[in-house]
Amino acid sequence: EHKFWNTQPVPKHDEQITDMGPIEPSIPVDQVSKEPTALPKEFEWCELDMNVEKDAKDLYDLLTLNYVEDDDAQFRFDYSVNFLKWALQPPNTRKEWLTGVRVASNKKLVAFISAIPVQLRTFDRSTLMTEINFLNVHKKLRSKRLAPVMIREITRRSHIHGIFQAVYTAGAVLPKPVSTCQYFHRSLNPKKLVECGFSRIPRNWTLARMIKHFKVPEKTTIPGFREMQQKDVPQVRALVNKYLDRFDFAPQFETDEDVEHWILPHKDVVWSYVVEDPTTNKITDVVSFYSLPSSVIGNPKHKTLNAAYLYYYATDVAFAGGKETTEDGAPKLLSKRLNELVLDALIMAKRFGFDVMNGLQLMDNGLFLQQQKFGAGDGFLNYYLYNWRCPDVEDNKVGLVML
Ligand code: NHW
Ligand code: EN5
Repeated sequence: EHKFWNTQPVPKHDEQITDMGPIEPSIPVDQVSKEPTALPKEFEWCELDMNVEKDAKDLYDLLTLNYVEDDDAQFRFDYSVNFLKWALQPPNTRKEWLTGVRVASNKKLVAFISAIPVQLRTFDRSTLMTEINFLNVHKKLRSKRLAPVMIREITRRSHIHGIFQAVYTAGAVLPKPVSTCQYFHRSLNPKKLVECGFSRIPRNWTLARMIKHFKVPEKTTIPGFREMQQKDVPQVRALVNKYLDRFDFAPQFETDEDVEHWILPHKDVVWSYVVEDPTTNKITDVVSFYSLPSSVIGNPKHKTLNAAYLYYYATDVAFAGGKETTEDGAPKLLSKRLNELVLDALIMAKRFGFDVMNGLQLMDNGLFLQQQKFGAGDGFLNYYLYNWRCPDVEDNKVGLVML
């Protein structure tokens, strides 16, 4: 069991953690190996440059045919080229962190793993880490222990830059999740979702009833709700960072450039809206979602499911001090505001042609998921830390949204 993970600085499955800090010490950077991890000789390492169209296309082709599927292999993530360019080129990225493996003879890209920098706070400690994502091995090369080689190599490339901790998420259960969050789904196009096998018509319901149930208003409801603009970046940064302080496991947006990159609208990739108070011109709220379609596997009628994923949001109502709660203990004002904000996001997502809004049970999502007609999915996302001991985090204390 776990021949690879047993050798790595991660907690064992049965370990209960009560303190925080590195599992093994950092290595002086000049002692980090300069030699790439050994690969079987038919393969070679490469770097992908997302500004080179051929590289971007090679990565897109690998992922679109081989990346994450649901448990029943009905859907596979289909991150767009523009999405990948955005996700993999944030501020302070290092070119060696987009690590590929090609077949030496024909240069076909057959495996990939990425790292980007993230300032992550766990409880009261903030650490510069790498965020690992898009680990993928071509279907024909599975179970040959190539994944551990990819992970060792990205670890070395992180160490070279003096970073000895990492954060990553996976559907797979590995040693050992810091937190586990369930996926939730809000139908926007019930007919198509049923035709795709993504959702079912409930017993004793008709499709017509279902369509009516999931209908959203045409126009947004909050006065002052508008698309986020460049000029909003400093205020949004302050608002989001303050909101994220409420959680025990959250990124910190350290510069305006971070917020400009991660939260400002990005054509066909990220949609972000703010609420501007008409009297003070202050930004009081922000809500965003990103586009991540899935290929519908082997469906005669539909090729693609257009899914939007709920991303970062924040509201200053959280700091207003209104301590009044509902019967179940939820803070009333915050609940009310988040329901309004997410409804307006659903309205925008519907308008842009999304079939479903997906989200996770994390942050304050528990305050609106039910009321906004999200239903529990069959997927779970596990959050992991590499070389960082950290007590378990409840799902509603997770503030990091990974792509
Ligand atoms: S999670 C998405 C991962 N990708 C996919 O699911 C795509 C489809 N699947 C594949 O491409 C988001 C392959 O099945 C993969 C495994 C490549 C997943 N994370 O090569 P072998 C991320 O990208 C372990 C970590 O034979 P394979 C996060 C497995 O437990 N480990 O398997 C990535 C076993 O080890 P064990 C995973 O099926 C985080 C070993 O791999 C894993 O051909 C990476 C088997 O290898 C997963 N998702 O390829 C860690 N899935 O000990 C970053 C399987 O149990 C750590 N395994 O024997 C931090 C690094 C940086 C540190 C910096 C200081
Ligand atoms: C790291 N960045 O399992 C990426 N998706 O629920 C790794 N289910 O779409 C992440 N199986 O429940 C990997 N429909 C983890 C996610 C892998 C993908 C995955 C799940 C999440 C999913 C759908 C389709 C299930 C198809 C059969 C699902 C039900 C929706 C229904 C809508 C109406 C109200 C009730 C629920």
